Amino acid sequence: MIINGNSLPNIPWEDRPANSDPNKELMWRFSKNPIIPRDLTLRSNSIFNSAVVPFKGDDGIEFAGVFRCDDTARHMDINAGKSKDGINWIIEDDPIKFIKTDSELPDSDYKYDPRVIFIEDRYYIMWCNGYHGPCLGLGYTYDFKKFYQMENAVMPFNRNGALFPRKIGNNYAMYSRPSDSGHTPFGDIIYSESPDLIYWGKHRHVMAPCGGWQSTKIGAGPCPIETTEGWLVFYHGVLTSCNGFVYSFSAALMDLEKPWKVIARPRPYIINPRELYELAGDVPNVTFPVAALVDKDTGRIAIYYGCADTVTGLVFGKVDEIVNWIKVNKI
Ligand code: BMA
Repeated sequence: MIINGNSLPNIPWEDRPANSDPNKELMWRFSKNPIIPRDLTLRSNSIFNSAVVPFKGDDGIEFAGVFRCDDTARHMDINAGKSKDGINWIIEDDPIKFIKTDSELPDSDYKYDPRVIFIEDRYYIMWCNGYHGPCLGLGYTYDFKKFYQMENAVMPFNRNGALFPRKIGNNYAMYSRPSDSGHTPFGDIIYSESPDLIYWGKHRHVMAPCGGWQSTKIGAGPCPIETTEGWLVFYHGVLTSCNGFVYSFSAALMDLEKPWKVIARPRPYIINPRELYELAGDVPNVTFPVAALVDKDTGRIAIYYGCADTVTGLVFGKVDEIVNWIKVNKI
């Protein structure tokens, strides 16, 4: 079912608990959530909306990541981290200092919500970059020690950039979410292509908000996962309640060679804020998926998601069950 994925026998995992009804709960939370506390680094106010990938360590395949760490001055930045098991993390106290690939590249006012994906020979990082408002920053690393910053992929205002793990036709591809300079009361997912990861075009509309938990705006979460049934795309959706925004998430299937075409999209969410650490925090009522690990052999999937803009949690599921659920519940 998973195409082009890797074997990841040590994917963070916990079986579905006995009291979890598969007909009510497609994915289940890790019993030790949240896995990353808000104050793990010296100066962090909160660590959430963060990206994790398998990465070769001293003892075989381990894990590396780029973490959104807001500091106690409430400055938003991204820090590198390492883990042997994907659950217990060592995160650098200082933000990543990117080496500019062009001396004229402007400094970032802030960085947040990174996505990381391995393409061809390196790990690319795309994040929401402060440059006259939020836009999409892009960089890469080979080793999670030295990081290189490239040109911004998209002009302001834009957020939620997620690169595809392979070229579509001859071009690199991404989803993004054009926005405004504030908290954005709208937002659709847009697809774009680039021959060189610098110049972007062929912009195609993918999905719009469609009521209920996804009635205000939607945005891509983890980088798309290739399956025999299409690209599996987790995305967040926002509802505007009388108490403000509520962030939940679900998943859809997209055409493999024309990823702007939706094959199936259900109405229900998969995860919404209901645990205390999702309901209470710096921004209450937020479950925000940003990274997914998958094991090709077992079809296990582990999603890292930000909880209430404060801490990081894990949810587990099986790719075949999720894909079938999407197809059965298709609008
Ligand atoms: C969005 C982004 C996310 C955040 C969410 C909820 O606009 O800023 O980083 O998780 O709002 O506050």
